[in-house]
Amino acid sequence: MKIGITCYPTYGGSGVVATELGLELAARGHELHFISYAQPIRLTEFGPNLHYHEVNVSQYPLFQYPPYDLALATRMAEVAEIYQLDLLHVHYAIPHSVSALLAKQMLATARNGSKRKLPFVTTLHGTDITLVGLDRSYLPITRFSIEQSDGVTAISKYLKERTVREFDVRNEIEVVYNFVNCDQYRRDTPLADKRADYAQDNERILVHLSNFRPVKRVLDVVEIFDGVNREIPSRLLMIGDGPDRSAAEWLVKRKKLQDRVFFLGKQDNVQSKLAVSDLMLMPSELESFGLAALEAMACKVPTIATRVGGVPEVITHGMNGYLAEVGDIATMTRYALEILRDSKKLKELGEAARFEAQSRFCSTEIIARYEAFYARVLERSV
Ligand code: GMT
Repeated sequence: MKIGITCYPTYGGSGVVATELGLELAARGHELHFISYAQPIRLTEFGPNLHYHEVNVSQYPLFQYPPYDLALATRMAEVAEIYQLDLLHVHYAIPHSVSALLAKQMLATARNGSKRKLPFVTTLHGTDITLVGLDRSYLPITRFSIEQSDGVTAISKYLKERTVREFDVRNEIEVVYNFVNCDQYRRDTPLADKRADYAQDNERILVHLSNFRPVKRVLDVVEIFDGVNREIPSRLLMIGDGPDRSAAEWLVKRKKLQDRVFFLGKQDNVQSKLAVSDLMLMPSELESFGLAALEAMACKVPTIATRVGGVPEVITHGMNGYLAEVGDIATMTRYALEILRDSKKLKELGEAARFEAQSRFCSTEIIARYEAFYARVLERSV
């Protein structure tokens, strides 16, 4: 198949999923065309069937708000026509599904006699529904573009149910869970950093991975780490960047933890850090899935997370990680200490986490589900 993928190219779960999906599909022989305003963060290599098309948005004094969604629609239609795309797959509803709808309509009414069908699939990731889509100014157009999509997927049951309940959309939404490449994400990856780069032999390594937006509650990460470190000498790897990074850095300084906490910024090969970590902290206000936890689980790193959104679909409390209520720092610290004090328990949880990742969320299985979904969409739109 020839597939166009549009996503936010910046640091965020939806862009990561979209890019990894494109790379996996290309490896299976499909021709992939990424269409976005910048090269997606994990798109670091190109092969004969991997292409990237940049969307240029013209600046003009009249445009206080340059119309990216229109430039994107135009580029989608161009790329679809020039490279004969079979379908578009957009990640994150706003504004990508609206642009895809416009591109589809443009091609259906092409003037040069080269009309073509361009079905599009929209994948809902989370804040496109839970935050942005529920803003009254975005709700009607988000609902419209979801309903106009030729196929809709959501990354968890929670997100599907919430979309149906709050948007009252009428078309079928298929749950296709996020995935991880279990060959690349594993404890014994040759890419792994050296533990000694971060910690001494008697120390534990905790890790957090996110885009440091308020919803991630990175200050809770620091508080939990502080509680742990008082009892068990530890280090904390903070991977990613975003609006709350400086608040976290100040808190680390106030607590005199600078030599214990490493702010590593945005990283391409997160598996190299996950593979030397002992415990992941994900105390988010909300997660529709929690891809960071899944990536850690594949590397035998259990997660302490909050019992929110789709997280309980990924982590089973007490089996392959621990769940607590949002903001309950004391309980999350207690769980962390319980696990880190007991090497046998830590190992068992890590093994169980890997098992869960491998048996339910491996790319081999999930990519095949996307392929089958595309095939059904194409069949319906002949
Ligand atoms: O919150 C983020 O990390 C960014 C956001 C996005 O859309 O880029 O993530 C959402 O999509 C991820 C990938 O599907 C999910 O793993 C995250 O749980 C989800 N974030 C939220 O629901 C807050």
